[in-house]
Amino acid sequence: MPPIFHFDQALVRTPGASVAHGLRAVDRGAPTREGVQRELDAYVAALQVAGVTVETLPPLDDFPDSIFVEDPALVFANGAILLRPGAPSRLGEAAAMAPVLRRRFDTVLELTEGFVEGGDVLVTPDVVLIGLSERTNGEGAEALKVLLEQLGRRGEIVSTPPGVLHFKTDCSLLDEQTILATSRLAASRAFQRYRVIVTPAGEEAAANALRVNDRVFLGDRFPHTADRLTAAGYQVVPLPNAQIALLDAGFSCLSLRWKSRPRAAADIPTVSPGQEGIPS
Ligand code: CIR
Repeated sequence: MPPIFHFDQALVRTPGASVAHGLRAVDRGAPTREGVQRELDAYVAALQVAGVTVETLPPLDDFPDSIFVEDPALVFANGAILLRPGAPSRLGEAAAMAPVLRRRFDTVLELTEGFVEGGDVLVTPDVVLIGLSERTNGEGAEALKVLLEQLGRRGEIVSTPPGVLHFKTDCSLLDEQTILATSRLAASRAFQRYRVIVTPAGEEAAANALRVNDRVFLGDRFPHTADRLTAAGYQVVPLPNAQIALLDAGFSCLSLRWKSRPRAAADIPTVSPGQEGIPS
């Protein structure tokens, strides 16, 4: 199996005008649609340079936070899971994502109890960590563990520090053994099995980075974290995210990513010699 940070497919969503009204815990000003679009464009370009094919979904103006496509679903090479976002204004995003995932995946499971947002789910090689938070409750996390088992994954429930939006607001996977985390989350002992690189003081918002293939996407406002990661041997791609940060978001939330599976020989239609290119 390729490492879990190897991706060749991703979904993102174009922001609508309503993105300026996205949820934010603290009002530090509203982003503009143009500003968010610029940051998303840079992110998409970086994904493409990393070797990922990106599909851009149309805006959903009824859902101001719907550009954060990671929250209503989880995707793996062998199937997807539609989640139930705990923010009332976001619950309907899962139904909007359903046809998109059914087009892409043979197996699409659905969470039907409790609440889970994808921002609370950190996929590691051996276990899927599910952080309880204001958006993800015990009922949802237990139900998600059952669905994960159906996809051959083991879920483990952990906690998110108080006042932190999502578990992954404060952490990201850097490689199969290493997590980038804020000191407050590192102190919670969620990562006992991992090497942890802690974000420098004042750069806690850098923790929601994103490992994609051979590189790590990191906010361009975090030079000390960039130095720390570079010194540890990672190839850092600094990206602008000040507008998206006004909506309490980082880099994992902007896409759903997966590695497509080579098609089984039986799935590939046979073409007789001389018939190539003839539409059936
Ligand atoms: C929200 O509060 O739901 C959005 N404004 C931000 C969601 C960010 N999602 C994520 O980090 N997974």
